[in-house]
Amino acid sequence: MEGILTVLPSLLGTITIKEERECAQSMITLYQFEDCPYCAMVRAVLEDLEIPYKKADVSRDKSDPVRKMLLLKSGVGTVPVAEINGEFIGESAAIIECLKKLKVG
Ligand SMILES: N[C@@H](CCC(=O)N[C@@H](CS)C(=O)NCC(=O)O)C(=O)O
Repeated sequence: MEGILTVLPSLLGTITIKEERECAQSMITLYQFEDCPYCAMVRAVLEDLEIPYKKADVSRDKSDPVRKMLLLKSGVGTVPVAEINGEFIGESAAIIECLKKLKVG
């Protein structure tokens, strides 16, 4: 009994730490054109800060369903748009500001 009571708190401690790490791990998708200079700035910051992310190359056709979805969700009609933990953020400067806060927080 004494053994279980000694081990249990340390087990719970392990579980809590794991959950905190999972929450801290952001899911980021960068909607972009590979040759867009604003997208390149955002990629450079992601890489400098060593933040894992997925790239999604979007169509140049603004009537494409993904472009329409980005406009609807971010409010901007340009790329880059970053989806950060489910939130869509447009404008490279705003994305970079958000990434820097993520890394600090
Ligand atoms: N102020 C925006 C400018 C972004 C921008 O002009 N992106 C261009 C590509 S480099 C764009 O999406 N243009 C609209 C289009 O090509 O459909 C930012 O900093 O994110």
